[in-house]
Amino acid sequence: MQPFTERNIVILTGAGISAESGLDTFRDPDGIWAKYDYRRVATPEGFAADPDLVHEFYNMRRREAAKCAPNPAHAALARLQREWPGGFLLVTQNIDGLHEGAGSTDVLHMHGTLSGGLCAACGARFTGPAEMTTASVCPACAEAGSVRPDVVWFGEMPYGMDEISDALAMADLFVSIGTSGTVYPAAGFVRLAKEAGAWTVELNLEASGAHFDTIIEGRASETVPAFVERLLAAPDGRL
Ligand code: BJW
Repeated sequence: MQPFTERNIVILTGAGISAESGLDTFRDPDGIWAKYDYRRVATPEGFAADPDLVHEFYNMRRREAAKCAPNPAHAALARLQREWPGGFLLVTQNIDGLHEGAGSTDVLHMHGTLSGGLCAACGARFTGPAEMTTASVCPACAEAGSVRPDVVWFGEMPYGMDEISDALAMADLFVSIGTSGTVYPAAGFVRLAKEAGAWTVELNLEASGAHFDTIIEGRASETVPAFVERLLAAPDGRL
């Protein structure tokens, strides 16, 4: 995180920012949860019941993500981070690496990463293999059978909550991009930012229904570059 010394921005991204790169969202009509039961593939209980199924789901997601490239929305946020004079924190719920692919650094992946492995035996987090199986071995403790994707499933604590809370408490501007605002705690960030006195902005294909001060509807590949252009041209202006 860059130091929060001048005008401070916190940005939250969700699956919608990667949709135009070719990755499915979760809750759109043709989204991931229309094809897979989240209880079977995105809960600790689902993994305990059928680890092969869960590994195959994330192996498939890794293969899909490897075929995708960042789009102009990812590039615009990387530019904003480079050129913004104040504090800046990019929090993503996405587990793809498209922000980093566009040049963003210090991205806070609150729901983990597709590239990561987590050992249920010793707690080590490491760069995992492209294809993970129940035979995968933890590089830290050499235990086999305890490696899982380093992603945050329902009922688990997201990563970086202290850093996010601190940043929201000092935020002057909170921008939510391409997220339905269905999943907590991320869905509660807009309220925390408002309580801290921040101006709140939503960029989404369609408004989520949450209370933002400014709502800009449209495709992220168009709205985000235009928004970043305006922000950099008038960093102190209300949007
Ligand atoms: C475009 C676009 C384009 C399309 N341009 N836009 C009752 C009340 C409150 C909480 C709970 C509750 N019951 C249970 C809970 C807790 C639960 C929760 O929130 N459940 C809700 C469903 C009710 N949350 C948890 O369990 C979390 N942990 C937790 O709460 O721990 C305790 C805690 C408490 C307090 C503080 C701290 C901790 C963990 C949640 C883990 C979520 N995991 C997943 C899957 C793992 C990762 C993976 O496999 O990828 O994360 S679920 C899935 O949803 C994934 C996403 O990151 C997450 C959010 O989805 P997202 O990004 O919003 O996608 P969509 O599809 O919903 O929306 C896409 C949007 O883009 C749409 O609006 C489109 O319109 C738009 N769009 N194309 C712009 N081109």
